[in-house]
Amino acid sequence: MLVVHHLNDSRSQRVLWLLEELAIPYDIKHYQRDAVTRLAPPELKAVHPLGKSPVLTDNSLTIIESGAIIEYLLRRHGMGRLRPATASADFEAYNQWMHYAEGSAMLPLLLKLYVGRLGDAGAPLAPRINSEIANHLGYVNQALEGREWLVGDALTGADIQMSFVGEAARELRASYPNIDAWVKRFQARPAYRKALERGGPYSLAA
Ligand SMILES: N[C@@H](CCC(=O)N[C@@H](CS)C(=O)NCC(=O)O)C(=O)O
Repeated sequence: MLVVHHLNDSRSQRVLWLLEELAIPYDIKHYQRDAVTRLAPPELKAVHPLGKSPVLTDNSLTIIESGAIIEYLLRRHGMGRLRPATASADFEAYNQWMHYAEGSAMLPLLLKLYVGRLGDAGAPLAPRINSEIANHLGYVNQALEGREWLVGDALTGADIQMSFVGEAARELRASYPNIDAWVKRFQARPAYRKALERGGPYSLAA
């Protein structure tokens, strides 16, 4: 049985969304962030030593990293859905977004969150962080120009992996109209709504 170890207000929401898109059975084990520190509870470390979410368990197998989990689910359970054929040009774009989300785009967004907590002490870093955010979100916004989805003409796992970046971007209240339209588009999908019902409240507001 597939089990998603799901932390509230976290990246594991996108794993629930994927499972709903694929309409395959799964269970959720819920974990709550500490109200003050916003860190995961220690019980997550019993599932994986890093104590981060998402974690997917499939009987004796334990997988971390959203991108690896999404790839695993699509390869094992996708039956060709939501993933371009590996020999196609679209696959290279898909693969790029799968790595780019956590490998590049999230870094300046996370730096803004953490450095922001330093108050005035973090001020010297703000211009560089803000220009990198503009660099990355400008790139994503441009990539979505004239298109509904990041790869080809239909939803793929790349949109699901990149969704956390899009949702975090919207919290900045900056003007990225193509990102805004794309986020609204995927949040309106029945599978996304169903994942919210099963996962519980989800907010990235700081
Ligand atoms: N790159 C990892 C990031 C995992 C991660 O940092 N998850 C956060 C939630 S969004 C977490 O578990 N934070 C709680 C903590 O660090 O205590 C992935 O995409 O799965």
